[in-house]
Amino acid sequence: MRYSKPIKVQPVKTQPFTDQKPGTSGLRKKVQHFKQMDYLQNFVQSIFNCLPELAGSTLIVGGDGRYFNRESIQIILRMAAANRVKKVILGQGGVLSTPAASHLIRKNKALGGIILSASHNPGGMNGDFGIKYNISNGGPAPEEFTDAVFEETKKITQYHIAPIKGIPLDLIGSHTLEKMTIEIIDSVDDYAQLMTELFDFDKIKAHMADNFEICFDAMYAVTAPYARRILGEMLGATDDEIIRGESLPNFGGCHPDPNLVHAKQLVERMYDIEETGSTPNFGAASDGDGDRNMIMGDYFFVTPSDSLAIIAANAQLIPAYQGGLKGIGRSMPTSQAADRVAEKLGIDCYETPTGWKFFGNLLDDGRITLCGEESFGTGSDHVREKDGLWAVLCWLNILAERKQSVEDIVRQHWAEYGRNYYTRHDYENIPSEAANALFDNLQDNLSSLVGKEFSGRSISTADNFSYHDPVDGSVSDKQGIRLLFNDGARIIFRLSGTGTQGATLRLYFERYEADINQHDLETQEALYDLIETAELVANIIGYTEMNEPTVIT
Ligand code: G16
Repeated sequence: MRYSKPIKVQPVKTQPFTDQKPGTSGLRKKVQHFKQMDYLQNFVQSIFNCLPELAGSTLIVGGDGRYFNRESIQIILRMAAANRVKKVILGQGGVLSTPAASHLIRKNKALGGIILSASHNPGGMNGDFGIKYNISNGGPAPEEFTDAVFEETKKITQYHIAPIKGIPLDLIGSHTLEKMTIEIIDSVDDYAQLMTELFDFDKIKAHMADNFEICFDAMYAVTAPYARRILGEMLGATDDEIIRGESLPNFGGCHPDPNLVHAKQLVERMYDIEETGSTPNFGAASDGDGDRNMIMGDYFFVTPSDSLAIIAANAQLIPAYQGGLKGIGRSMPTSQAADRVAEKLGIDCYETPTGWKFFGNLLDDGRITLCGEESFGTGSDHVREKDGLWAVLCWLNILAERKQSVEDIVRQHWAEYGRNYYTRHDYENIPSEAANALFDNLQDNLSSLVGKEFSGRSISTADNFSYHDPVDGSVSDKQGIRLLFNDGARIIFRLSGTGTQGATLRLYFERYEADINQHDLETQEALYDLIETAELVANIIGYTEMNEPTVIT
């Protein structure tokens, strides 16, 4: 289709908003907040203002298909045309998973990409929406850029938008809008092709055909078409093996967060709650935008931290990583299980703040091959986002090679490296003032905590984590309060940077257990004394007025 008539673009006058500061991963707000007049436009124009090079460049655009995705894409395309972008590559229907968008940026050598998603947050009319800019390496823009965009949003007075309505988002092919080309592509093709280059599809397929049942929960989110193509059409999974396998704009009213609470159907199947007498051999779920993953075996849950360590320890079984790993990255609150693997492999392990953007420099500089976070994110240097289906394929490839159960693989890993007991407690939607007061109080008391003893272990370090990027020298302060104990145990306190309502306090607990006879404890019990210590030092019940966390993972 060609819009041949030249379009006269008049700038539209606007008023700045004061609340457009991107969080851990872009700007996330309630849909209704985004729907305010000019709210989205202001943010998008601020990106264009901060990156004049976008004029004449190629941009990847796509989102997780949640409510307000299509309307936003229409606005962004019209603004891209008015801001003289040369070419936009768009996933069909405006849909791209976050890792697929990252891959397309890299593959097409685009200047960057605009990704629409609020990730694992609920969707629908009263749910959440989000937008972020990814740079030419395919990864989320660094803080320097997001800070600049925020400054721009505070002073913006006008934006540019082409006065055209109804761009056909579903029509694959090349379209012209003003002088801009819009290339609409199949959302899955390129990503699926990339996966075949990384993994041994023949081996996985043969294994899956050999009395091996999987259950993949697409959570009615963006991964659905990717899973149906890759796990279904290419690897032979049946329709029954992919549950909640269609994409819906409101995620079926569910919370597309792959954890033990929100992936309930999957969990029930893996623990055979209905007593059918048979459980799948492997279970997994992904989130709203397809970058997170949860891994399970029959009657078994693999923590994301362990999953990273196990993928690293078995990477030589996966074709893409047979040449060895350069290093491993993990976010600070993620357990130290991966550090032990790195040590054994004789490679570096980097500790970064929470936020995938911090892995970008390490990946680009060739310092790490694999990286992961406790928040159900795992990835590698194949893209610059975490990647849910990629993690699933890692496990399937390892299982196809080792021909053992998920549980046996994890237990053998613990036997070899020791077990890092780990849990995260979230206190969601607490008043920001209460959360800040808790943090201020804890921060003020940090120095007095050093040397103090709790339940037989003493605090050797109490600080607020500061990250010095070894590649560009940038410093990111206040990335979470750490209580490090003399036996290697840790308690971390952070405020989430992805919520849209009130504040979410996250507490992370970890302790190491070398003794194989102690590897069967229930996680909360194993960490109970640390959980008690956190209450003693931070008065969580007092500040939050909540007796228990809202989510435990
Ligand atoms: C984002 C970031 C992750 C981060 C997670 C949780 O993930 O990309 O790096 O670990 O949020 O962040 P927070 O603890 O600040 O809420 P996603 O999947 O939401 O894009």
